[in-house]
Amino acid sequence: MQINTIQTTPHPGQKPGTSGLRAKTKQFQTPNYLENFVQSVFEATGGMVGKSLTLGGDGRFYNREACQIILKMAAANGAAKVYVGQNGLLSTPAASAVIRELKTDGGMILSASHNPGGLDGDFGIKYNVPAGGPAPESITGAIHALSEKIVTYKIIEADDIDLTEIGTQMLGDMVVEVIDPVAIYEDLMAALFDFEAIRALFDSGFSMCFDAMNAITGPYAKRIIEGTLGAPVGTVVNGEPLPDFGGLHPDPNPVYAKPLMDLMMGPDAPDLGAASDGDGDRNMIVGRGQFVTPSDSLAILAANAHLAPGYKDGINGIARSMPTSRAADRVAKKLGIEMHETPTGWKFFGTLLDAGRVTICGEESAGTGSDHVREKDGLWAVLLWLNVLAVRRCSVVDVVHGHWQEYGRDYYTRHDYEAVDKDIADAIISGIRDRLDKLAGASFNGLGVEKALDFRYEDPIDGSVAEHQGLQVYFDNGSRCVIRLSGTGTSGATIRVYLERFEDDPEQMGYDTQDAVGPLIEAMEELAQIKEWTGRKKPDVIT
Ligand code: G16
Repeated sequence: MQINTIQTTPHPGQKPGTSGLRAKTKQFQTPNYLENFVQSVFEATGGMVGKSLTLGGDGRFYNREACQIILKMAAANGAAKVYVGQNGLLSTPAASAVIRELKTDGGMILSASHNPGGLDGDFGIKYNVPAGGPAPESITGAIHALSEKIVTYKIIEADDIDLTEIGTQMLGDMVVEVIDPVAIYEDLMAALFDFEAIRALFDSGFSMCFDAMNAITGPYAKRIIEGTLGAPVGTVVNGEPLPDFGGLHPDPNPVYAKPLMDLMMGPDAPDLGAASDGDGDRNMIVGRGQFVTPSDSLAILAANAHLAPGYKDGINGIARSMPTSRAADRVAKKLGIEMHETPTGWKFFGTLLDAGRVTICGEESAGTGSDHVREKDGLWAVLLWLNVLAVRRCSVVDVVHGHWQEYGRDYYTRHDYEAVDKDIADAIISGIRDRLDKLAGASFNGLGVEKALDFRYEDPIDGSVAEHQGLQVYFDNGSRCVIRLSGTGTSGATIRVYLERFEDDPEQMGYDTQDAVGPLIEAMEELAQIKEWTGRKKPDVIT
């Protein structure tokens, strides 16, 4: 085996963001860009000698080439074995399940998640730790530091591995096992959910549309929902993973999953609509004529989880990212269990899950999951909804409205301003941050500010601290606004404004969300003046 040590120079800025390193595909294709990062990961995690790795991605453009490069680099760095999904495919939650089940020394996931793919789209890579979750900031910081001073990387000279056939091959001295990307994941789902009850639900004529958005969840949803659970063929649409997602933006929200939304709001709507994103960790749930906000979905799933066999003894606790609505907090209170508020980024749930302090986690950005893996899991959320509906035998609307009657309704929306000039975005945030101490007592659009905070998180398990995780403005009528910059975009800056209003008067729960939070939108604009700064008349995306 010929190991080559290649001279290289740093590509500045290889700093993993909210979830791994994301950049334009063309940037990933520039000489040594991927290689530098991979070598930095290997070294930041103590080297690869004798270790095993899980490898796979969401099938986007450059996925296969990147797999071959990483395999050859792992072999050159002395790895003993790499498990790689057939054709280089693994959804993010399935990769987490494989890392945990096969006890590999971590994994590499190739994805830019919900960002568009293709030659002109985005690519990404993420390192997950042996527990199966995204690397914490201590490791991503070390990776970044090494990438800033890298001078060489190692790669073997060898032909590409055949990733199309399941089985074992050698790459130099390293074993490569090509695995079925679905099997381990499906077994895990079968252990958590009452597949018999869900099969009976479909047998009774229950109808569903699952939009896989031409992304990775297609093969998983087809095999599990149409295969094992017996839903009619055609239940899963856009079920073939395509390198450019068919030109779609694989983000399951009402804007980018518009055909599904139109179906669900129309006269021929099936009982349940669902969608998942590029790498399969996000989900969208829609009932007939009823979109379920991710924050509500988290609260509803937490309140009903005991209906599924995997959670029949109850849940230990719930965690949500800070900008996620506080609907789940009321469920935790009623159940008498722990509730945690963490910064945006699934990686912040890892310590709580590992310590058994929480069972279910969720985020406003369409992510929900549990302690079965260490990633959010789109299909898991859909299967839990199916399990709940199979037991309760009522409509999604009944479940949602019943939940509101019991716990109150959190009107919730997120307004995104995308590809904003970075300096302007920074000026907007620092402009508010500088005034934060003086905001309590002030009023905007007639709404009084109760308190305003720059979110700081101290991890209750390992004591690590994350500062400046978003600005929170609490109003004295119980409403809240949060503003922060996205950590996943690849063009300029994305400003996210999160708006929520709690309502416990049953007579006041039927409004359109944008109308219900209208005064809050005005208040936030008066405070942040985003339109003035950016020259935009409205947000680019409202979810
Ligand atoms: C990632 C993270 C999530 C986060 C989301 C949005 O999701 O894993 O925890 O909520 O990005 O982050 P931001 O607001 O910083 O853009 P994914 O699905 O992209 O991996």
